[in-house]
Amino acid sequence: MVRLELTLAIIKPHAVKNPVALSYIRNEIKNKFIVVKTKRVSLDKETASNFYKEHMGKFFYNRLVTFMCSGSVDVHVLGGGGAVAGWRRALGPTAALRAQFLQPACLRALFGISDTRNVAHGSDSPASAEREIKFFFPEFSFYDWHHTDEVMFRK
Ligand code: YYY
Ligand code: MG
Repeated sequence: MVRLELTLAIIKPHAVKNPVALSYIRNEIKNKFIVVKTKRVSLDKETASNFYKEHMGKFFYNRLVTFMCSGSVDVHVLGGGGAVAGWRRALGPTAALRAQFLQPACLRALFGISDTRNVAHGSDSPASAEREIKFFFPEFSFYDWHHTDEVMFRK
């Protein structure tokens, strides 16, 4: 049985600015997941640094934070069976060039521009997803969602 999960997706600034990419990504999301929550935000440096703090000290950290503050991002809570792995599969490998080589139809292969401008973020585990969802939606109730979800999926 596939485990029902939630994951956090953040559509990065370059993809939000590109209407073709954005509508393709939204379609993919709608086809594969339930969109549980969504909001468009402009991250400030403090918020982006905090969200990505696990990468603090890595060579790409500053450019990642700067990029994430360069325009609006769309933050989505996605739900579904195996949503964490499913969204990461839809994204493909982190680096756009690698993605083009290994998984040509994935979102990062189609719309990624570089290692940093790689279309979207996806939580890497259910535990990360819970932490990241709380980061952007502090009022979100996992209990309520799972309860509702159970009812929705029973049929
Ligand atoms: O989870 P994922 O996004 O696939 O990659 P991470 O290794 O967690 O890195 C987070 C984020 O950092 C990545 O999406 C882009 C950026 N980054 C980068 O700019 N350059 C790298 N060489 C590696 C990652
Ligand atoms: Mg990651």
